[in-house]
Amino acid sequence: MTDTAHGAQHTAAAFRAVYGAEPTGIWAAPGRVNLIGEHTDYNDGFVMPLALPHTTLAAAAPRTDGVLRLHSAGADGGVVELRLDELRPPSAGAGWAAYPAGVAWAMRAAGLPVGGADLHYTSTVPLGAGLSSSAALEVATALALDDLHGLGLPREELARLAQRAENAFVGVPCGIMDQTAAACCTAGHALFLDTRDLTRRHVPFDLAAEGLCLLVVDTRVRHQLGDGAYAERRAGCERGARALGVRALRDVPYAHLSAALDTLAGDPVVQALVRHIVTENHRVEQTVAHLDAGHPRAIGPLLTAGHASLRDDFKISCAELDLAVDTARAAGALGARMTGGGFGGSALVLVEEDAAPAVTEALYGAFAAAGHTAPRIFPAVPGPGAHRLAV
Ligand code: GAF
Repeated sequence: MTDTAHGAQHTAAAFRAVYGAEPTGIWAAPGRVNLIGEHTDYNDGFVMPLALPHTTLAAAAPRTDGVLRLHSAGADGGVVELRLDELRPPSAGAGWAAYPAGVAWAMRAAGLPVGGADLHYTSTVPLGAGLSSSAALEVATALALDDLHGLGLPREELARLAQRAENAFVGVPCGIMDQTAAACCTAGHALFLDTRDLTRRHVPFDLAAEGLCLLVVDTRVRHQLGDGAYAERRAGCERGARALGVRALRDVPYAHLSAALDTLAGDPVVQALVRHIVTENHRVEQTVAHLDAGHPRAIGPLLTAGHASLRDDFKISCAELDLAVDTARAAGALGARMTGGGFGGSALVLVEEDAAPAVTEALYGAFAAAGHTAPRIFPAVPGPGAHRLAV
């Protein structure tokens, strides 16, 4: 039996144990790792995530009494029971259940005929590792509710509803990348996404066929998007766009960067944020061009340049992420960078397949020598986006 089939059976059995009834179905949504395009999504820019094989599964069945019951194998506290007509944003202090409750709220607030449901979740997406466990939870819920109610919403609409849940209900001002990755990625591809209008292209990303490997290095430093630093960066970018007279920083062409930086000379903090966003959008476009041309090794230096920009201009790296990137490069990686929101979480490393064991050893050694918790290191092979599983 495959891991997925086993996970589905296990999740269905747990649903039966919790609710004493059969689930109508099981829905899956993956975590993601972002290859390049960091903090560009709330600037209407470009991103390039790929879905991880790590997934959140939701077993669900409808109810007719307007009650939402939520249970997670990974959380203490038993079943959370909420009345749909009493859900109001913001959800102050509802913990993990705010994410799925927020999705139900967002769907109803959009006028969709969503009624009560019982849901049970299991997940293999590491929490707080910058690998988008929240979006996996939201999108698994959105797809389950969509299917249970026969809505047939387009994938980008599910992503938008999930983002609205997180922004308005949970209170985290995230962009749209993670939810779109969970909803729209496809196996074997990276998702080249324009976050302004969600137009997207699935770019083949079969590194093994090229003798390459993408390692994810979870530093085990846990990050929280809701702690203010993310919102601060976002507000700084918006200040930059206003000062430059553009709708969003996406509208500053790379060729106009130095003129834009001159305009912002009086505000060095915003100037550095703008430099990151404009150069990062350019790096995404260069990455896509290299992949389209069949030159995946050429993206290595772009990854490393992206890290320097996040560390020095956006100022969202940390000692463990810098150590991961520097160690991997010194051990022969083609490129490396932090990925996700920052302040902890994960780094990714592009490496020749036959050099991966040496780079991995170097990373464990460097973390041990620095007295850090051992990282968790695994190869990222692009998996499917959200889907329904056979029970
Ligand atoms: C987090 C956010 F949720 C995303 O929207 C994105 O901004 C990312 O940080 C940084 O690229 O994952």
